[in-house]
Amino acid sequence: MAENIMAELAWRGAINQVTDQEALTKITNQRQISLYEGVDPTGPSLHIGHLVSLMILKRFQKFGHKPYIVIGGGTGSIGDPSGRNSERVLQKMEVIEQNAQSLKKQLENFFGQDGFVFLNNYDWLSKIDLLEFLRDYAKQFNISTMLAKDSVQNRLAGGLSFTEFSYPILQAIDFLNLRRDHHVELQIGGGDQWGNLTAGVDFIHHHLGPKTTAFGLTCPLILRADGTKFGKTADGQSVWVDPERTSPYEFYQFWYNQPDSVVVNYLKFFTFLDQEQIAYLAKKVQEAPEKREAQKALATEVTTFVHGSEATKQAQRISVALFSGKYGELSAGEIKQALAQMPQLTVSDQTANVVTWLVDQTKIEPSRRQAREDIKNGALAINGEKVRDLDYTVDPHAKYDGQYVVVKLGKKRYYLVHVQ
Ligand code: 545
Repeated sequence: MAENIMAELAWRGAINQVTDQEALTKITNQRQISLYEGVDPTGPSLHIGHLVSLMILKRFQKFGHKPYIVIGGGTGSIGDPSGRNSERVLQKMEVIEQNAQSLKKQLENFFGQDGFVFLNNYDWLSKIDLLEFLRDYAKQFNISTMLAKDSVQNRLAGGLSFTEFSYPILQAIDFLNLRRDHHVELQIGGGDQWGNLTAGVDFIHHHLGPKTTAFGLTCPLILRADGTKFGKTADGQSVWVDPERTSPYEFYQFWYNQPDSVVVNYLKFFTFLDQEQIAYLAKKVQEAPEKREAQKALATEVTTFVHGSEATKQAQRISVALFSGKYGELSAGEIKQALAQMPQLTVSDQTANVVTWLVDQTKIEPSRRQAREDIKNGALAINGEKVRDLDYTVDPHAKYDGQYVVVKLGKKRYYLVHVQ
């Protein structure tokens, strides 16, 4: 580890903007601070784009500082206009409450038993009445300062309601409460949060005096190798932290498939590997890129952090099995996870000659000629066994879990055939 948290974040390239970098560096060198990040329950699960800034909280903790997470039960019912180009549809309070519960579970999984303090801003925001809001809080917000923020400018042409326009005031109230009641001196977030963070710092200075310590720090927006938005798979799916939405195997594969051009940066952002270990892996990218050691380390570290070491081992077993074609040793559950993204077909429980089975029953092959050619070339494997015999019969009873037949055609085409 670097000698202090700010140096640690700097070598990771994890700092985008800080309200007063010099003062924050000095204070974090001298003593422990408390800091926080807020998460709005606008959806039921985090995705990997949310991880970078949350992991910064953890990094602060490793350096002896005290992390708070605010679940935005109140703010989430309004919706942050930052970083968005359209007005939100309001969600029902019950949905927000449900989302808050499931996000809290995920966050507790990562950080829970480990000295993280969880608060929900519904507890204080819901108690402020309208006149108190306008007299005690909104009065300190200058309209031209608010209008000048990027998050507002970007929305003016497309339309921005008074509701969303007021959002930064709520986030500033949170920061003030946390500063006053919990001595929280720093708020962190992604690049889109800069306007909200600075609004909070100004607000604290106004209420508690200009000498009161209060800082904002944002981390950079992560981009993909091609410059587009990070966190989606090749086919445009979000990579979720919830294993029901993105299986640990898919999650592992997402990281494993990152190109050489970004893998070192991602190791810095998304893992707790130290400078020396990452320098070693960076060297491997240069010297032996075909071994994909850096990608393997990235996939292993992040999957372990999010899903635990058992799920990671299982994802690795599936990856090796699919790569070598020897998936005979996988359990039915593993097969299902592995092939979730592959075409799934359903056929009737009928013994058949392999050519008929491929062409007429499953329609995997377009013609008998093509089926015969593939079989002769050794391109076909059924349940992990190469099939070279044109008279082979597919026995639907020799199947995983009594349900599945796995077909592999060529190097990468897999089909999961469900026999009914
Ligand atoms: C609320 C009250 C506070 C402080 C902050 C907030 C939330 C903040 C916000 N943050 C984003 C968010 O996304 C929803 C995630 C769950 C489905 O909107 N106003 O809540 C993201 N945040 C992480 C990073 C972010 C940000 O959770 O800060 O930049 C994404 O990388 O967009 O008192």
